[in-house]
Amino acid sequence: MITLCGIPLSNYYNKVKLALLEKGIPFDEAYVKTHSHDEAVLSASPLGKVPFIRTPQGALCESQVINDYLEAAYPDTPRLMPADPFQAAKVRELITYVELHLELVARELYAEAFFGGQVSDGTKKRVARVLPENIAAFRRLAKFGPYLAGDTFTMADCAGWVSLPLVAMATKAIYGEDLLAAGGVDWKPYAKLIGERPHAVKVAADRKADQQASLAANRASS
Ligand SMILES: N[C@@H](CCC(=O)N[C@@H](CS)C(=O)NCC(=O)O)C(=O)O
Repeated sequence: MITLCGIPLSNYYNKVKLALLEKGIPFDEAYVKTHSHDEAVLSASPLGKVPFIRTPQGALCESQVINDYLEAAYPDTPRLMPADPFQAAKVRELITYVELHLELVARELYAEAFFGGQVSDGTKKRVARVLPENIAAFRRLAKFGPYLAGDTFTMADCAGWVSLPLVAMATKAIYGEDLLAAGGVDWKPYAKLIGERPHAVKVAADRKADQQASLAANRASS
């Protein structure tokens, strides 16, 4: 049995969780916070990032490594990667654009956008310069037909559904404008389409429940 470790608030955790659910792979979940110094966590995820999984063969970290493993290890479950190597590479290309060129850039804003912290003006300026260029590039690749890679739900949608809204919300919070929408990426109907899938409904409900539990715990301790 696979154990998915991390927190339901994490987009990368939810990307793997959605893939597990869509593929119908049995798994359980273990609540593991980020920035752990616990040796049991660091031996599985040396940077202390979530998600990671525990399998009978050992642990694996990095969400796309995990999703690629799931696709290879469970070939008899619904495919989330095209069988054709070139088309599969096109899906990975999209995932790289979503995560490396959009999410990871926007992530620099999250401390202030979502967590009550502060981000320097220099960072805000750099993100404001880089992100629109990357969004324009992403637009050239993304099909939204209606799925990110075309007419079929793939691993690119597991990544896109959890990360595109964060890019939009973070930029809206910091710049007063959703840079994704401003760049011509009509992400809302797409997020709705994926969000209506029964497994995505579960992922979102679990995230909301976890958020509410954290808020209640914070209130109780203050
Ligand atoms: N490239 C990693 C990114 C995972 C990641 O950044 N996870 C966040 C939570 S959404 C985290 O663990 N942050 C804590 C940290 O960066 O130390 C993956 O795809 O799994």
